Amino acid sequence: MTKRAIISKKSCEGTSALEIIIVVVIFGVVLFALFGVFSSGDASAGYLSAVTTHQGRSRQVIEKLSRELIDARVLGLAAPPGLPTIDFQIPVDADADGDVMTDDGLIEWGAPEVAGPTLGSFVRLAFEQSGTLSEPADGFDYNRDGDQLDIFRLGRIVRTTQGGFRTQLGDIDVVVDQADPTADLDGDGQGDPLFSFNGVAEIDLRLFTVNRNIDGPPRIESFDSRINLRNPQF
Ligand SMILES: [Ca+2]
Ligand SMILES: [Ca+2]
Ligand SMILES: [Ca+2]
Repeated sequence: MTKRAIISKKSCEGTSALEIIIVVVIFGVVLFALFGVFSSGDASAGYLSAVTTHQGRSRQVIEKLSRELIDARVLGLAAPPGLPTIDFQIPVDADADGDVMTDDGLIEWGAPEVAGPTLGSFVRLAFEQSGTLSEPADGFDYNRDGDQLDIFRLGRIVRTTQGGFRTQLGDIDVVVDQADPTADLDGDGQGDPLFSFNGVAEIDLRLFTVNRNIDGPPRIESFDSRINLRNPQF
């Protein structure tokens, strides 16, 4: 073998070794990139799943509220800065004659109590506070209004009849705004009452719920519903 051939062979061996190293490095980079894609894909799928589950549970709550209220006669609402409350009656068959009308053709307004449908009784849907959601404490601008100063009231919606029959609507945390400091939930400068009634035939629901089943700060979701009341308000 000539000297030139030996040099050439050595140079080939050197190149091969270098190529192997480069290939291994590239393979490693590709694997790392793929792992990154798959793990961020898992994270996105997990995040989407958590958000979808939470939205489903929140919708169940707003649908329950809507079903409760659609037949209602509104007796009163607690206005901010009071805790959101709505009192109402629904048609009941208090005299057990198979309909919800009196002999005079009037609605038998009342509420279903443990003892049965009760004329004159009423239902209260109320926000019950269990704590606060605090921007200063969490260092996060929940309502995206450009500051970290707002404090919201955190709690659940509870249904109680006048006779004391109590049920909770869903197991989801709800936030409502607080009068002082002014804190509107979607940062548009306007208050966001849970219940509002136009005095005639429409109730607007604005439900803001807290999703904590995700990484990072809780996510606030809003759900709106307009209920066109089916019955006359007398
Ligand atoms: Ca009846
Ligand atoms: Ca804020
Ligand atoms: Ca608002």
